[in-house]
Amino acid sequence: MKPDLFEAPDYYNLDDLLTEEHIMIRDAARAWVKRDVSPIIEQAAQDAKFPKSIIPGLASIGAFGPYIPEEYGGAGLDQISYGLIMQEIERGDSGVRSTASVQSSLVMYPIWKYGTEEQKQKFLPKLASGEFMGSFGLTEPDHGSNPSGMVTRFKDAGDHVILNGAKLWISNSPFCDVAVVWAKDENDRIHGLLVERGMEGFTTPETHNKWSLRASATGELIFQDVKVPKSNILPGRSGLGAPLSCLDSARFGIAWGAIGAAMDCYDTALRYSKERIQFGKPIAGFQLQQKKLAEMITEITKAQLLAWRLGVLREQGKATSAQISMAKRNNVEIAINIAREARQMLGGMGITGEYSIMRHSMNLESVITYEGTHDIHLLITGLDITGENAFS
Ligand code: TGC
Ligand code: FAD
Repeated sequence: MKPDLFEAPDYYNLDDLLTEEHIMIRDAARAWVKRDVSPIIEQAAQDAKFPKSIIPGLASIGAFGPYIPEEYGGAGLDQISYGLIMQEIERGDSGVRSTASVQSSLVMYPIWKYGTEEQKQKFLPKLASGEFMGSFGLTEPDHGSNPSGMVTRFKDAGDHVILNGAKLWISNSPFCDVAVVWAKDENDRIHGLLVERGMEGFTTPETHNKWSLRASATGELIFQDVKVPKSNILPGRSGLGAPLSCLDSARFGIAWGAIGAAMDCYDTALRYSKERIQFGKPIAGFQLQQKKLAEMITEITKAQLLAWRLGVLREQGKATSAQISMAKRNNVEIAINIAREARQMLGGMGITGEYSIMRHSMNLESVITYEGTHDIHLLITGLDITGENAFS
């Protein structure tokens, strides 16, 4: 792969909206990605292996629990810092950002928000340092967009419960130490359970043959009469709103992360277009190529503004789920379109692993599907503005 020469676009001087601390945190994450992710990520994707060697580095830049309080090992940062870290990581690779998103928003967040003090003390510091890795099991083979139909269930058995069922498409599952699993009790109420590796009847087979998010490990969570102590149930919230509130946090991170992937594609295409000579001049001098670049920087700038404003609202506790949904949908869509246009600008070179664009393009096919598909997010906005539920 070519050396990482990334220079971040900031067409509207958005750095002026950030604090010195934000810039310091972002720049540290950016430097870490350049040094430790860019040189190895293409090979990891080609080999379809999550590069576990980067786990300590992710912890060191605060990517595991950026906004979790320091007393639990988190970085104690604000929401914009969290977003900026996700942006920089996804500039390197969406799969690496996935690992950090799941650990932070889908594993640490529910334990922090809905766990007992004992559960927090036991899991959060180890998750923050990367000593423990976590996964989040909501999706099932027959229930993806419609998680309320889930059939994974548990039954009361005294001081423990017996869990049966299966979760599919689970990021980090093949190597997770603990899984936050959403399952129904005997009254059909959804609860979060902390299922630990080593519990009898709990297996995590890896899903192979992916053309997308190849540097992230995806798999199943299978429960066959797993005895889960009652002390591993998250007591703070039950019902579908509990996992959906975790998705709010993760979708917020994705809204920022997707900008990173888009910026990398734009920056690569801009540089290439100035160097590549055809018909006696750089292709940057042709109107059709300028149209692509001009549209890319416009969409990136709009996405940056959306993410920044959402960060402010979220920090103030005012961001609605529907606002978060809109930013996830919009920013992933612009990123996938930019990746496609940027790929074309590199001609044949664009399909090779010499450049990051094709990898981003393939990764974004997962990002536009997980955490709610593009169409599900359109329906969330539709419901919000009309009051009419078009899901079912
Ligand atoms: P609905 O009746 O609308 O809601 C059920 C209850 O939940 C409340 N609620 C929320 N609470 C918090 N945050 C949200 N975003 C919420 N959205 C809804 C709602 O108020 C209600 O509460 P209550 O007290 O009245 O019971 O539920 P529904 O069954 O109609 O479904 C709505 C729908 C389709 C929007 C939802 O199910 C959905 O978002 N589906 C998409 C599924 C999804 O996003 N799955 C993601 C799995 S995890 C993943 O993909 C990780 S990727 C890994 C990585 O990031 O790398
Ligand atoms: P389906 O729900 O079957 O949807 C198929 C199509 O139908 C989509 O286009 C959808 O938009 C459309 N559709 C569905 N319902 C409607 C409707 N009412 N109206 C209009 N169109 C509709 N899940 C986890 O729980 N944890 C994870 O860590 C995790 N990681 C993932 C990693 C990867 C790489 C991938 C690909 C997925 C991951 N997921 C995870 C699962 C992801 O959240 C689901 O794939 C996603 O929610 C969609 O579910 P589905 O694949 O079953 O598609």
